[in-house]
Amino acid sequence: GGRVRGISIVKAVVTGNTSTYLGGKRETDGHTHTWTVYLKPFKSEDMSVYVKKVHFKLHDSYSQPMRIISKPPYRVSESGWGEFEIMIKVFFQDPAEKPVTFYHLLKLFPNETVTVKDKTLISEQYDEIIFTDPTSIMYPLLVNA
Ligand code: SLL
Repeated sequence: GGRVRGISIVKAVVTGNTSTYLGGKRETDGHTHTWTVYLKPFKSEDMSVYVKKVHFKLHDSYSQPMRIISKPPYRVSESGWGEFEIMIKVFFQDPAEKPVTFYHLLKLFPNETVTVKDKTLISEQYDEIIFTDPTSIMYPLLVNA
């Protein structure tokens, strides 16, 4: 047990989504877009060294709104018709390290905050996970990821 006191380790991450317009309303379910929401490292690294799992909490209109991803890539692909906020909760390999929660606004429709490349919309947000006084179990995992 115990903690490594007096240090902070910063992990740069990106939360985001891509989406693609289906070209109209799908007959069967009225969905207009496919999309993928994700959490990824800002610079390539194996996050599973220190991340145990990631919860993606979708809008309640989805039949199974809680999606649990236990290995990279941390992402969920779906289809739908509307934009909503997705809760992304990151759990760490040492349960003594408190989970960190991000909120990502799922974007389907182009506006000035998103980029469009080859008909795929991309909405990304840079963020950081800051481990202050990491646990003795987490410290080597954070340094070695
Ligand atoms: C809106 N406040 O009204 C938002 C809610 C919810 C989008 C959007 C569900 C798809 C399905 C879906 O796209 N929900 O499960 O059939 O715009």
